[in-house]
Amino acid sequence: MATAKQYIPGGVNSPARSWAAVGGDPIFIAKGAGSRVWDADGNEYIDYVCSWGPMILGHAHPDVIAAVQAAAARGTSFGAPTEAENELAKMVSDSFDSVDLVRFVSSGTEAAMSALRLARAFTDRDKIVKFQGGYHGHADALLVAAGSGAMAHGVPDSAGVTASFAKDTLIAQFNDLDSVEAHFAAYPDQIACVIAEPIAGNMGVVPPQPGFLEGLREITSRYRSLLIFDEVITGYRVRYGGAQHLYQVTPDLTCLGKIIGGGMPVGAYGGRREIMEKVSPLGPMYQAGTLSGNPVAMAAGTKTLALLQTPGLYDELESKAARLAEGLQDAFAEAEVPLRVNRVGSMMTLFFNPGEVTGWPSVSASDREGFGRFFHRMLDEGVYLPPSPFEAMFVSAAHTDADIDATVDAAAKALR
Ligand code: HOZ
Repeated sequence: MATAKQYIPGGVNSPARSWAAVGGDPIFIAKGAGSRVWDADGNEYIDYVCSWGPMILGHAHPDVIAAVQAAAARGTSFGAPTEAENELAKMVSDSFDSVDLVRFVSSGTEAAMSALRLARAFTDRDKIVKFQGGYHGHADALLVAAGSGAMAHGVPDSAGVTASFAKDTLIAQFNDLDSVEAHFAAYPDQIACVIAEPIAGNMGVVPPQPGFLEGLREITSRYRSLLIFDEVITGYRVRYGGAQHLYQVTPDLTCLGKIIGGGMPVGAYGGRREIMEKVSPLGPMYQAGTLSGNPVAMAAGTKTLALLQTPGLYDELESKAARLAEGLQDAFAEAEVPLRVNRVGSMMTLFFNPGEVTGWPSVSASDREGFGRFFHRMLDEGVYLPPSPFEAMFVSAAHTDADIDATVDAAAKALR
């Protein structure tokens, strides 16, 4: 870590990795296979970070690695169209009714930033609504009251974001439609879009309450504003497709990333044809990237989505994740430590909180220190959890029932 700190700010290339939220220095990962990672000292861990979501098939899946190797051998970047892009674009469009056209970029940040610009271009309006604790990458307008690393580090509003950037970002409360209505009542003709993670994942997992997403759809339609679902985490995670299928609410634009790159850097935004036709070169909204639609990333994503269509895969993820959540809940009850597990499919968060966690106010009432102590004890027991009380942990198709049971046993020991 000393060398890392000498050359890289804080020794990390993304702050959530620094363990600032749990204390101590991060482990350096040397390799991964299936449900496991090994650190540079050779210690083995059952991994629930799963690269913060992309590794839904587990680490180094042989078929994905073979696809990456074959693509890389043909050349790693051309800056020109390739058939690999068509293939993944078709898969994405086929799996989302809301997506006629999709544009690939290189990260979730770029996807959200571009979707926002597009919403503004399409509606000719400036303001946006986002939710407190919602995180959509680090574009200036979205780094206001943000979750994920920004929240865990106590800087939900980043330095360097000018007041003029932030002034058009209106903050509402997740699962609170009145707070959204209030903004539209104040600015009926000025709000370009509402951007939401349909299942909040970056203040920890907070599912939408019944009627919340439907309400967002109704309000945005009533005011001729766009609804953007940031499905960078939930896309292909909660089922094949995304949370919009689970809850049957159709957004105007969808942001994707993580799983659709199969572990390679990727992002995407897509939506209805009439909106996406505003994107250059068809329309006036400019957005570009040398590595956009990178052939190696496209190959990893295409293979991953193909494997995710294996019959029964999402049912198995559901039953393993349920087994884990129930086992942990029981271990905490036995130890008389308050725990609230919020889970949708194979994404969940362990909130050190005695009550229901439904949005920012209840999220932020959770016991951060208690989580930090538990995190380190679990590490000692060979389980690698996300190093923050406000992130999602993920179960992959590679996790076995034996892994799950070992994790529950580790928790019982960690709580003693
Ligand atoms: N913002 C990511 C989690 N929600 C963290 C990315 C990383 O540190 O790799």
